[in-house]
This record gives sequence, structure tokens and C-alpha cells, in this order.
Amino acid sequence: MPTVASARPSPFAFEPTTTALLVIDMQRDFLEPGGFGESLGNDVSQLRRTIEPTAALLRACRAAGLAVIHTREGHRADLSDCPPAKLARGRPSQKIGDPGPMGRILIRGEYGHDIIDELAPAPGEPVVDKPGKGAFYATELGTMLTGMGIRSLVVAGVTTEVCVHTTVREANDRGYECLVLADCVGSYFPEFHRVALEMVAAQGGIFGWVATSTDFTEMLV
Ligand code: TIU
Repeated sequence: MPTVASARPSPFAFEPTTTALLVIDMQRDFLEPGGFGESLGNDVSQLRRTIEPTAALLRACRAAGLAVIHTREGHRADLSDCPPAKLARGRPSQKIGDPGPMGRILIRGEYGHDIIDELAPAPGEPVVDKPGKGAFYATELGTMLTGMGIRSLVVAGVTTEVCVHTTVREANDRGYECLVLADCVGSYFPEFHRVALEMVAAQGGIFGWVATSTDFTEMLV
């Protein structure tokens, strides 16, 4: 019998052995006060409210023996994996690869590119480095999930309408059942966050399910 968690638009059924927690882009460049995200005028408190529930979620998933995978958005130091169109869309003074408050912006190996201390990966947990918004594009995530026998993804991270949405859409097309945890995903724009979650669960769950982290963790033993 599968485990079933309360969710919208319908209960979410999953097998813990074939379910992975995917924590998307909880990086200093996006979340830290004084970092890249804030320097663009964004309100990082909208993202930082996800830290505590996601830390609790990580503890619960690790205790239950669920697979945990982290992602980071970023690029090679020479920017050879950054499409010119992506590079061109930043603010003129704050482009990917420019010097930022925590090292070169969104460049692998820089301090700001790494995951915040509160949600640091545990030893052995894979970290997928991705050049795009979606976690499947140009990464080894799909191969990894197939090898692990994963069929369901529980999704946390930032930002709701950008990398979380893109990844959930990619995952949905690849046949994964996705549960997005509303208190563990965040956007700089509260309205985008709200509507992005509505979009996941609309039309009978067109991209997946939405629940709170406690709806999910209370079903883990
Ligand atoms: N991780 C992620 O969502 N990357 C972004 O660039 N998000 C924005 O909302 N800008």
C-alpha cells in the first residue's frame, strides 16, 4: 500500500523508497542578505521564510531514509555554458560572471554560488550543478533518478515561479509525480508565488500536487 499525504488537488500517494526530496537552488546568491539577489532590489525575506521549514523537512527526510538531492544554478568560470541570451538579460552592472558581493555571480566554486549553511548537503547527498532554470536540462539528474529507481519528487527551493516551476514542468513531462511544498518554496514576488502554486494544482493537478511540509512529513515514519 502506498503512503498518502494530504495535498491539492487530491491526496498524493507515494512510496518512500521511490521518492526523492529535490532541494532547488538554495544558494547564497539568491537568499543571503547583502547577496546578489538583494543587490538587484529583491526582498530576500520572501525566500528566507523557507529556510526553517526546509531544514525541518531535510531532518525528517534524512531520518526516514529518503533520497535527498540538491541543485545549484550556475556556470563555468569561462561562461562557456551560459547562452549569450541568458548573459545579456542581467542588469548591465550585475551580469552572471561579474564580481558580486559574494564572489563572481552564479559562478561555480564561488562563495555566493554555494548552498546556504542552514541547508548544507549532508555527506553523500548529490548536488546537481545546472546551467539552466530546469534541473533536467544539461545535467545528469535524469540518469541519476533512473538509476535510483525514483518515481516521485518532493520539491523545495527557490524561486517558485522560475527554477521550481521549470523543474516541475520538466519532471512532469518525464513521468515523475511531483509534490511541491508551499512553505518550502519561495519567490521574491508573493503574487507570483501564490499563482505559481495555483498553476501546479489547477486542472486536476496539471503539473503535480501542492501540500505543506507537515502534510508530507507527518506521513513519514
Ligand atoms: N533558481 C532560480 O529560480 N533562479 C532565478 O534566477 N530565479 C529568479 O527568480 N530570478
